[in-house]
Amino acid sequence: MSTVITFGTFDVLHIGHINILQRAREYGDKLIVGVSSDALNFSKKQRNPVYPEMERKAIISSLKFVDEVFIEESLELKAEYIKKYNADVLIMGNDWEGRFDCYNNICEVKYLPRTDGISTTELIAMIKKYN
Ligand code: C2G
Repeated sequence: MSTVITFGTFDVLHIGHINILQRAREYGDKLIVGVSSDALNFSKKQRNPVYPEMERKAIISSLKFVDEVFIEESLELKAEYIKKYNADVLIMGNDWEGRFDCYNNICEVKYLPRTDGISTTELIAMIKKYN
């Protein structure tokens, strides 16, 4: 039984998020997702997410290829989360290429290609134009 772990904000869920989660699940038997807390997201992107953390967690938990979800409180706690959930593989989109190679000693680290042409930031900008 092998376990895959991945992390992300997953705000305003879109097809890029679905694609990466679905592909991540194919690398193991179980998929664990760390959803960034509102505070972590603010520190990364200097804005609050559209959906609060408990809603983002509930949305990701409802996906059929996701087995367990927790709130990721800090980028620096990755090693702790990997060990806690006994993850064999860490998967991230290739916008993070190389950034998590330091965890290679505790699990396999893989970066999958991002889905082109869509992002939460672009969606927010597009929705704003309608107002
Ligand atoms: N993603 C993708 N294609 C897109 C948009 C996003 O494959 N068009 C992937 C990202 O590469 C990431 C995941 O979807 O692996 C979640 O993306 P975000 O919600 O933007 O997450 P991010 O803010 O990058 O948080 O600890 C790591 C961070 O928490 C990652």
